[in-house]
Amino acid sequence: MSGRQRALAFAAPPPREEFAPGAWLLRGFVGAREADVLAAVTAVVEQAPLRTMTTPGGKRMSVTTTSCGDCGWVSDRRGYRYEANDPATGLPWPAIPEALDALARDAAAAVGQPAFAPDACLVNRYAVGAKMALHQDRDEADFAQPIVSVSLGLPATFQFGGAARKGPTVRVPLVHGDVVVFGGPSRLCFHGVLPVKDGAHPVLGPYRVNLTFRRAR
Ligand code: MD3
Ligand code: FE
Repeated sequence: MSGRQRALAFAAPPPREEFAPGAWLLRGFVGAREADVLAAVTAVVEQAPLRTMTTPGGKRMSVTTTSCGDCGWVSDRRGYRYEANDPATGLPWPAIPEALDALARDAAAAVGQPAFAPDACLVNRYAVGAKMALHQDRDEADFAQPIVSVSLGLPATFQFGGAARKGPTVRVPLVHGDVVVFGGPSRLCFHGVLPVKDGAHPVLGPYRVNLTFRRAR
């Protein structure tokens, strides 16, 4: 065995699993970037506070939400949409911090999507018991662009279905540091998050935080 081969044998490639066509799970992809990623999320939340959104049907979502990027995802009685300014402050959303932008681009590139350039990053914070019902993400302009999801804090069970609300779903456990890239046929699949179970993460405490990077416009 050459030195190079020995090095490859010890440096396992980052685990990649395609759990549905076009849906790639990158376990632990955050890795050594953890501290920079958490600092970036803290900075975003300081500038654009987490808030409870209301669905067009008038229900309060159980997650609290904010955004960074050229536009941010907003929901109220008037509908779901992306807006350039944070309605809570009237200010432009904070820019996507470099550490987060690099993480999302590197994850997309790792599964063969090197052109991904996010312009919106949605931050969802789940307290214990918070959940997200099965839904599709259809508010973006170009469904050929993937979505990159980063899980932090408490673990959760992600539910992933097909093109119709009914039908079988697979359950994928997601833990701190996992990244999922949803492209190709998975992009318009129904998905959701089961209620987050009680627990305490060493850094984030009793919360799960999910970042979703999108090309909205
Ligand atoms: C599959 N968030 O914000 S991330 C959402 O964990 C959302 O907070 C969940 O669904 C969360 O819209 C799930 C995984 C995810 C995000 C967007 C997708 C999966 C997706 C869009 C298309 C297909
Ligand atoms: Fe979604």
